[in-house]
Amino acid sequence: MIAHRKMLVLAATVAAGAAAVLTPSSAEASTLIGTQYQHANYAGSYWNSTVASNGFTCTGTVGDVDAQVASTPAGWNDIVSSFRNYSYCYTRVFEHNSYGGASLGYIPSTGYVGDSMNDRTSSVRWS
Ligand SMILES: [Ca+2]
Repeated sequence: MIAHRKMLVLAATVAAGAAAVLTPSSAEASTLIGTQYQHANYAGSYWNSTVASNGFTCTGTVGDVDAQVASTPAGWNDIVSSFRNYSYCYTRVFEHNSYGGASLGYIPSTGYVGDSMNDRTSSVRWS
């Protein structure tokens, strides 16, 4: 019960607008929240997004932003064709940097983002 209350405190903090900070890699404790793949059906190269917080979970609503990356890693602009979510997160992918343009989501893991978003992702949010 105490652990559950701690999780609720984290949710309240995130809901206030402080989206979690993402790190491309970390030797410290971190939580995997998503993997973006080059090809459909989770194939080809991929990049992982982690939150620098052990035991992080997305909150139970997609009405907030729990984590985000304003631009994809170097070499990954307009590449993503499928993605997986972890840690109770759903993913939303955007056509432009900083969450602009067309988007898809929030949705669960998908083997194909669809013709309208294929090879167009430039930023990502999780909730
Ligand atoms: Ca959420």
